[in-house]
Formats: sequence, structure tokens, C-alpha cells
Amino acid sequence: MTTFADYLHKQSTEFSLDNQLIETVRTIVNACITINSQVRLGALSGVLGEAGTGNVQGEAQKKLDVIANQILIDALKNCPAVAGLASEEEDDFVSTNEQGQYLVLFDPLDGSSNIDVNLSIGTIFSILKKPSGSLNTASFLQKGSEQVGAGYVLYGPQTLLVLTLKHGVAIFTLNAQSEFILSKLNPTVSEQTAEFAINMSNQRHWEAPVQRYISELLAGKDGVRGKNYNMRWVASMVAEVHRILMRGGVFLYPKDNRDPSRAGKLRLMYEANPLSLVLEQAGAASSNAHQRMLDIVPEGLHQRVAVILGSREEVDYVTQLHQ
Ligand code: P6P
Repeated sequence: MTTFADYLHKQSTEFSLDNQLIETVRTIVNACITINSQVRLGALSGVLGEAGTGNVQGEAQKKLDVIANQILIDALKNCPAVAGLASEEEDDFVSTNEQGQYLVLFDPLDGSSNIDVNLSIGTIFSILKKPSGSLNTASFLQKGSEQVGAGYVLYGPQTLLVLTLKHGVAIFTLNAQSEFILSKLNPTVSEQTAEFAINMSNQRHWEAPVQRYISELLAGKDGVRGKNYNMRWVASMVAEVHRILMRGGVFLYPKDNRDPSRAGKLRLMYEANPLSLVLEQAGAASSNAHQRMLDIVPEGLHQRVAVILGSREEVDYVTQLHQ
């Protein structure tokens, strides 16, 4: 049995990872264990329902959004290795420790619409090296390929931690003593799949290449793709990504014409980039329909992006349709 602490030590030794990175990861994961204890209690601890506030995204916040966000902020403020943080729930970045060498970006609770109906939600995190010089917004605006670590904690039937420090992917399961135990090492995502995930109710708003792609999938074995496809939509990206990590698939949240000025619904810095790093480490692919997700040069902390990620054959096919 390998504990999370054992794994971190082994990674640190094998790949000469610096202690500040190890401390940063440990702090994030311990905060998620605290979030997990709140999520699991639901109605019994009064954490369900609306907070009665909104965030910079213009979305109504759930009580658990606010609670999870504060747990992470408090934990990271107390971690000397962390110089600053950015959160989906915070308008601007937050300076934490001047001597810190790392930046942490996170969506404290992805899939919030699922909280009150007891479907899987999760915390998504991304770790960047702090550039030299004073901390400002530009310090955070690094391409996804610059991440030094990323992962998520999925609050589902099991509580799972999925982590990459860019040397493969490790999956841990939370035990009865609230300790993460290694349960799978280096999952790989099959290049081919017969399962797609998209919110079909937006079909009339999609651009032509996505309209064509989805209609080809729906045509099944008599269509150009020559096989029948299954569909899933959980409305919790972190849960969809985990399913893809476990059994393959392709997830799409494309740009649509409801608001032509918006590149997509999902956020680059603390949703698409960390999840894309995990999936690429497992052999999958991720793009915004035009370029590799991890190559996108960010322009803003809360920048939105179209997302096509999962089994490489499908991601490449969709990207090719956009050429
Ligand atoms: P829709 C959750 O709110 C989220 O940000 C992602 O986790 C999820 O994939 C998507 O939005 C669901 O969006 O439009 O289907 O509710």
C-alpha cells in the first residue's frame, strides 16, 4: 500500500522535485480533504443551496462554492511555498507569501449545479512556477504547457485524487482514515472511442464543423464514422474528464452563437489547462478546435475557451474539421 506521502517522497527523490513544490501539492490536497468532509455532510451541515452572492463569472454562488474557496485560500495563505493564488470565485489574484516560489490556480468546486442533487463535483487545481520579479496578473498568464503540476479531487461515490507532476498520472482513493492511498498508476486513454459528451440542448447554436461532427456520430455505423456511439452528459467537467481517463471518450464544450463574443463557456486557466495536462500525460489530446490547449497564450485570468478533449483520434478529427 502506497500512501500519498510515500508517492510524493518517491516523485521528489526520483525527479529531484523541490520541496516548495511538494509542500504546495500537500497543502492543496489537505485542503481538499477538508472540503470533502463538508461536501459529504450535505444538508446535515447546512452547506447546500445558494449563497445569495455572485462571482466574477456572473454566476450565482452555491454555499459550498464559497466554503470550498475559503478553505483553499486559508490553506494557501498559510503555505510559505505559495506566492499567490487565482480562483474562479475571486475577481483578482490574491498575494499570499512573498518568499513563495509557486502560484496556484483553482476552481474550488466544479459542477456546482450538481451539488444539491448529489451528483459528482470536484476541485480542479493548477500549479505554476512564480516568475522572478513582483507578483502581478501577468505572473499567472502562462501557457498550460508551463504548468509544473495539475490535478483534481473528485467528490463522487469515492473521493479520488488525480495528480500529475509531469511524470505520468497517479490516482489515489481516500480511505476511512481520510488518507489518500495510491489506487492506480499511469492510466492511459485509448486513441479511439465510441463515447462522446456534449450538451445536446445547445445544438442549434453550434458552429458548422461541430454540427457536422455530432451528426456524423449520431449517424452511427451506417454513417461515415462506421460505428455506433454512446453519449453521456454529467454537467460536471471534472467527472466527465475522469470517465474519459478511465474508459476513453471525447468531451466537447464548443464555442456557440448564444454569445458570439465568447470563445466558450469553460475557463482556460483553472479548468481546461489543468485537466488537459492530466489527460495529455495519459496519452489523450485537448484543443480549442484550432490549436493544442496547452499552447494557448493566456490573455486573462478568467479567459473562456472552447474545449474538445479526450481520445486523440476524435480530438484530431474535430480539429481537422475546423481547418
Ligand atoms: P451546462 C459546470 O458548471 C461547468 O462549468 C462544467 O463543469 C460543465 O461541463 C459545464 O459547466 C456544464 O455546462 O451548460 O451543460 O450546464
